[in-house]
Amino acid sequence: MRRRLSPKCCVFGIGILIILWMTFNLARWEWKLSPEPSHSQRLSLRARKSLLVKNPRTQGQGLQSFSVVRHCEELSEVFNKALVKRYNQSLLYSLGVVSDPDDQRARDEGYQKFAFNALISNKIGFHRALPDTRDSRCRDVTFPSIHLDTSIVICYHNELPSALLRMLHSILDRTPEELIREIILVDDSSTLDEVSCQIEAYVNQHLPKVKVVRTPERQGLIRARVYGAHHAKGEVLVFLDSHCEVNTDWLEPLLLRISHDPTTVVVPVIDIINQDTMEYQSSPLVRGGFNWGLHFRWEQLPDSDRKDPDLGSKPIQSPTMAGGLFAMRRDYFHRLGEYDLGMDIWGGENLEISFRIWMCGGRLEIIPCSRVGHIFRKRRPYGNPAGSDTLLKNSLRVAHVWMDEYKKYFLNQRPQANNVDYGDVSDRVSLRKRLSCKSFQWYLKHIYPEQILPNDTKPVKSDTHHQATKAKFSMKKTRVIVRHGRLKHVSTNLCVQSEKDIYTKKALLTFAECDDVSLSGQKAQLWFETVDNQLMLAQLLCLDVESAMAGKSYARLMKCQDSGSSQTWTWTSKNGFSHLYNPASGKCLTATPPRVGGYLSLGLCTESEDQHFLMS
Ligand code: UD2
Ligand code: MN
Repeated sequence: MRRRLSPKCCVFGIGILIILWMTFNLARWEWKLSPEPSHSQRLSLRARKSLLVKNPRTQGQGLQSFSVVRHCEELSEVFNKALVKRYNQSLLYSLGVVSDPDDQRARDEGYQKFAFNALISNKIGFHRALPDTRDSRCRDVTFPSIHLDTSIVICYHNELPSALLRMLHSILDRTPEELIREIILVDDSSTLDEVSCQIEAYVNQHLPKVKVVRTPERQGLIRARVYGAHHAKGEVLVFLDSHCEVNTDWLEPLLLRISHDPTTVVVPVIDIINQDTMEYQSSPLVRGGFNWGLHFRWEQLPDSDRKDPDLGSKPIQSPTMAGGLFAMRRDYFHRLGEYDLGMDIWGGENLEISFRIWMCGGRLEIIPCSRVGHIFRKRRPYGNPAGSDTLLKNSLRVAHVWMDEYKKYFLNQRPQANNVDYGDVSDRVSLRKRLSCKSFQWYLKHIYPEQILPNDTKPVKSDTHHQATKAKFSMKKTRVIVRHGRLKHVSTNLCVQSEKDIYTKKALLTFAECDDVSLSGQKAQLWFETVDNQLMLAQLLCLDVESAMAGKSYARLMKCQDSGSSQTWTWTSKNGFSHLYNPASGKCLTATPPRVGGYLSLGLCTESEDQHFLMS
């Protein structure tokens, strides 16, 4: 007799069939039914497979992290402490020389992916000495023992490995070991293959204090920081951007201040690492403010701070922070409401946390004895998956939660904001109530009395002695002229002048027969060289490069900048040839061709006559 199938058995069989069907479909989706996967499919499959491998180091700690085990070019460095170099300006300039098309390709690719000079960053390696930019009074301090440890949280999306690894070594080399509990790298779903792979492989092999966690999908820097903070165990959280280098004794003064007051949030002075040359430059002492479009801005210190004899070594109260680099107690970070998780990708969170700190009972200070360099980039090299303006959306959230009746000023300044969906802010409004935070009016009156309301010429608090803040903090330098004369192409004896006139910005440069400079009023060919190696035509516009990136680039006249090496030109002499080298592009000024009406472009530095110039 045939046995009849029991209902249980049927259900089991159907279950198996469903599982098989789902598995088949999943595989079909993975491979898009292509018989032979393409190169990029192979890579992405490997990436996905590798994401399934748990990182043994972080297992068991509740960390949702994955190790990328793909094979990638391994980064390593022979390190000898005694040989750590100080890369001064001329050494960095020489590292930046583009000597052949391979250099050019590497350089262009670096700018495109990371928005700074990867060629130089890679050549510097993972260690370098930095100039000590602190006030001399900071150097004499001996720190009492500090009983706080830190978790340093660094989020990145597609960071250049050499920049991030140099940053990690700068931290490990310049911080007492007992102050660092851990460094948490949050890989915010980097999409460049080599980034995750190289960083993780190096860290796993060489840096036991560093943990890598990876967000399950792109979060943006705000949620990625919270994700990192949730993995942290140290008493203090230190947040840093992924392209910094810390300077001598950077952490101790921050911790000391926090140990005296647990609700003070502290910020180091952010020194500048030049994006084109990687030069480390000291920043002036300034503080954070904002304009009514809710853009962060640097501002001059109020008179009371500037006149303080201890300026330079004493904490400075700041209405806002730039956002990327700060330290606060971990319990305070959580109690104060972490960050607004409704904010996307980039922007606005720095003003939000600044307002929240002040309005809800804390303090925000800049600590001048703590110095950290940061690569300031002209553009952000990454996009936003949704394509929207995240700064605008995030700022709207700030305005609706924190700015009370003052939000109208923001909405007037940014009328586009009226059509933007900023999501639900009710959680943040409840947080503000729960923490019994003060009003925005209180903040303006007591913390930022220098702020001017739109259409008003007076600061909020009119009886202040402080100077009204300027729209933009300007670090205007006076330009010191070291010599002047005609810029001549040697073999043809032709002079360089604008193709238009001395006033027209963006004009190209061209050759002409030399004028007689001695005739009064002849300035069309008169160049002035400044102490900062800028070349000004008629003391008006500066010799600049139209683009430091791909392809052929031409010299142009642009408005003179206060900093920025695309307007820097250094004379270098080799075998009797004097060239004009432009460190921002790694190239030399070239006559194309050297005849009347010919243009000036940038070319690989050679000993050709086309690059032989002098000033006379
Ligand atoms: C400044 C801050 C930055 C942040 C921002 C406003 C400094 C020095 N920097 O802009 O920290 O407050 O203003 O939001 O004050 N990142 C991710 N995921 C993303 C996008 C970025 O992890 O989706 C990382 C990125 O790799 C970097 C950090 O977040 O390490 C900050 O981004 P940035 O360097 O582009 O921001 P920055 O310096 O222009
Ligand atoms: Mn940054």
